Amino acid sequence: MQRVFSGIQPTGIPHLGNYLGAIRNWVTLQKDHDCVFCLVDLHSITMPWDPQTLREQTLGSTACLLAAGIEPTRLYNQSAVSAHARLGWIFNCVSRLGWLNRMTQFKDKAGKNRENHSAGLYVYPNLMAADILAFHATRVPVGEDQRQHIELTNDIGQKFNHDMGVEFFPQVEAFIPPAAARVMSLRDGSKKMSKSDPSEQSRIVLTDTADDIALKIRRAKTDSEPLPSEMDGLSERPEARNLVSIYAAMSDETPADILSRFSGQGFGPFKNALADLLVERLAPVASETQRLLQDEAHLLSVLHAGAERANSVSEPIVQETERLVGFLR
Ligand code: AQP
Repeated sequence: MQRVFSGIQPTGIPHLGNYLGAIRNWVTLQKDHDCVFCLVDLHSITMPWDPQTLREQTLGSTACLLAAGIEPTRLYNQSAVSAHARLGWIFNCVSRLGWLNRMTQFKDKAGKNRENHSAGLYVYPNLMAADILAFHATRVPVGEDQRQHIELTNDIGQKFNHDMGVEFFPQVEAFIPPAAARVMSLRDGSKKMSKSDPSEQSRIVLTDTADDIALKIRRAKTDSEPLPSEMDGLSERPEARNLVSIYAAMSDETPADILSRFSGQGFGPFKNALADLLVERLAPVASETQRLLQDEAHLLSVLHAGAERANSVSEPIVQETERLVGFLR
């Protein structure tokens, strides 16, 4: 059975982009793959953080993922399994500065003020490669924004194999869902929907109430033109294209199906229908999340059991890596 690894940062409550780009696919994949799902808390301290908020968000994200249908035994937090940090360090020494310099996510997150960012943000992709390869996972469900990091994972794995003269790390394949691979902000169609966007109106989160969802969709930025009959007509209208893509992904239809229903109309009826659809699909996740959050001890025990399982899989792989590197035990 193919092994799948995927992670999400506990930097906030997961949003619609995380849901359509990752979580929903995880729920499907776990039916016929050996899945490992991780709250990547080591990654989440690559940007400034507050310890108490990190604790709360790790528990909140755990509750959301369980409520969305992730099986409890597959879930843990990264810092509880030492394989990640140990292999991450080895990969810091395998990866090349030239490779990291090409990573667009670092450039996006660091912006112009690169000198003031943590070294961790710069080597983030090496740790991500370690996350995946510590499990010898071969499939990684991610959003389009992570494709470059998966290519880097293969570069690191292949260089390690070449340098050590072994075929140890497998080739990894990004699994990018065709629909809504990149969900954009509700306020700006040129920016991806993100947990760290200061505007709460820019994203729908998995704990939003029905009223929150309806309001955010009603306020979502659009334009004054009616909806066209084909997607080509939305090429210069990123906000409208984003909403149509969200509708299609959420209803398991094509954007063409959605446009055939709403073409020629303004955004009023379309937004009402989209809000209804989102409420129908997401409100049960929100109420189950709230229920799970009442029992912190249960959430901690889920993470603990998940970490034990993840440790039993990754430890032999990382010990063998350390032996190949030449570390004595
Ligand atoms: N907008 C998005 N559309 C589609 N997929 C997305 N993902 C994230 N944003 C979108 C996918 O969700 C998974 C987990 O992402 P993450 O939380 O580990 O990191 P991120 O990509 O940095 O997400 P955010 O929301 O933008 O977090 P912050 O603001 O903290 O940096 C990944 O598979 C990602 O592709």
